[in-house]
Amino acid sequence: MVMFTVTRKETVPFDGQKPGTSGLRKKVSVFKQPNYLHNFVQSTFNALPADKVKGATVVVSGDGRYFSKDAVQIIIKMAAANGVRRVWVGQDSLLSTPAVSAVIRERIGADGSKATGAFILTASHNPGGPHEDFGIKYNMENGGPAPEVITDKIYANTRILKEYFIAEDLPDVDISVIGLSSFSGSEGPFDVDVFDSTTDYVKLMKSIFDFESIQKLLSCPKFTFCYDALHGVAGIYAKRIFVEELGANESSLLNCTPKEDFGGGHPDPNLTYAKELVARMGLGKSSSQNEPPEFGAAADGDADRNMILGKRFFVTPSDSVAIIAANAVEAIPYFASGLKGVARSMPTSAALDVVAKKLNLKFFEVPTGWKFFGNLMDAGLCSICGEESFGTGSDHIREKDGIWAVLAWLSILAFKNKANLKGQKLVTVEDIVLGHWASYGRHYYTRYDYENVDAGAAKELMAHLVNLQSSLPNLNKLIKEIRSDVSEVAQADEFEYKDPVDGSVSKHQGIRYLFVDGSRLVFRLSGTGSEGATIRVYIEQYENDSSKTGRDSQEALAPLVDIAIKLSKMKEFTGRSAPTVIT
Ligand code: VG1
Ligand code: CO
Repeated sequence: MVMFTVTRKETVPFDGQKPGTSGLRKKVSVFKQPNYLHNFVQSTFNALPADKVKGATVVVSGDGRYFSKDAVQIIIKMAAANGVRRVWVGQDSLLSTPAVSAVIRERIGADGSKATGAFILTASHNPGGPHEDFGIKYNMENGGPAPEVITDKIYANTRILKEYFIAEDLPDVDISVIGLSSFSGSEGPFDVDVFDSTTDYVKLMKSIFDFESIQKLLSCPKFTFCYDALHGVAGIYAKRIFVEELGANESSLLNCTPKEDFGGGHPDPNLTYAKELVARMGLGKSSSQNEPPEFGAAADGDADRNMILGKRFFVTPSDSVAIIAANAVEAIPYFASGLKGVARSMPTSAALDVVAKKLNLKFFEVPTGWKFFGNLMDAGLCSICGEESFGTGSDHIREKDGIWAVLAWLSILAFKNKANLKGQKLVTVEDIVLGHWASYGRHYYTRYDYENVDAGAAKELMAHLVNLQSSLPNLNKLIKEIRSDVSEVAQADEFEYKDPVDGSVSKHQGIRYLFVDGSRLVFRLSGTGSEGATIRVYIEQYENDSSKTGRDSQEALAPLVDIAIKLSKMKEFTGRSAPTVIT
């Protein structure tokens, strides 16, 4: 048995270790500074109740981005020194964010142990590599991101930290090989358990969906399929699930080998960054000559996001969650006994609200970031939820889930085509979306992102927008001067959320302009960037007249976009005449 000793190291605090929407994300060069990661990890251990550290089981893994392998070894040594009993690591330190959540909730170790939390090593959709981003976040025993009480405590600790503990003489563990490594310290035994990254997650998916009916759909010659993992961790799950379990052709997988730098790309599944898939699906300017597949999907680096595409057709994420909710009970066995409720983040379109109303479901609107859904789910109030930012999920775990969303869509397609697989024409993704608009109306929706703008300028712009809210008559006068063809603002405020379960209040969660006709403009600063500021502008308009639901969304939203840009003085404050990304 290899023995290790605990060393106490002196350190000084770093500025700016404040977890954002989803953990701490910085350039790799920042994380590589001596003690930078160590400080954050020790601050996290210090923020947790003692029994979630001493003698506990902690998961460490992530999307495999550059610096993960070094970070895993550091965290293992610090866990040992802080009295953690065992660390669970996915093989090669790979676990998607949803798989981490599943492992915390479902996995039982050979000795009967259960995990009480996890360090997830990812910066999600941000690029990776020596000059790009690394990130770390902590998830709790329910499998969900640490709530604000914990992240606030972590941040407070980072500002006063004087020391950390590490087992420097613990040898590096070979994380490429499945198996148990046992060590012994002054406080007793310490194990590192390297396990298969996909088994627990695949088992969970099989308990939720009817794999047989999806397999029938995928083996139907008329149904063609394509999945792009953008070189993120989703690739290993895609191979296991779509190819090995469901029989899809290996050639339907694009970029499914995880890479430390995501092949140099931006692992963000949207129409701008998922270029190859977008072209294959017959969308965008450089679309290929071949007949596009019937169904296409993509994931982000850590596989919690999804983009759903039909042949030459884009499904807005806000519509996607509404459509999944509307069809879940019929098409997905896990929901057969009904939905407990549904929820969306504030900037997400109100398409889900209309479904909730029609189906008489409990409905919640929460701030951006998955951590707010967890409380609702733990209290049994919510089954399905989603965000406009390509995040969809359910209470099977406490994270959004990219592969789950694809399986949900495949289930709906399989259900709609059950009696039709040998017929003339399959019900398509587009048919499903058009059918949904016909019964529920359509929420035209777009998001403009202005990435990496000057942080001071972004703050001033937001302050200006808050100022404008002080007088509705003046605001409406201003709006009429910009465009006379839009309705009036009925309410303008900053979104504030009171958690219905624990009563905690989150303020300043986005600036809203709510129009009389149901249109909305929302402005937020991103909490996931690693440099400068990113301004997000969310633009939405409801159309209930079925003769008007077929328009191009940019064209339909042009008047509101005009107002958003002029009202915010975007160009004056930021110098930008166009957004970086439009989704
Ligand atoms: C963005 C999205 C938000 C999402 C978050 C984490 O946050 O807008 O909806 O929950 O990313 O997603 P922000 O603060 O940059 O707007 V992921 O896939 O980075 O874990
Ligand atoms: Co992600």
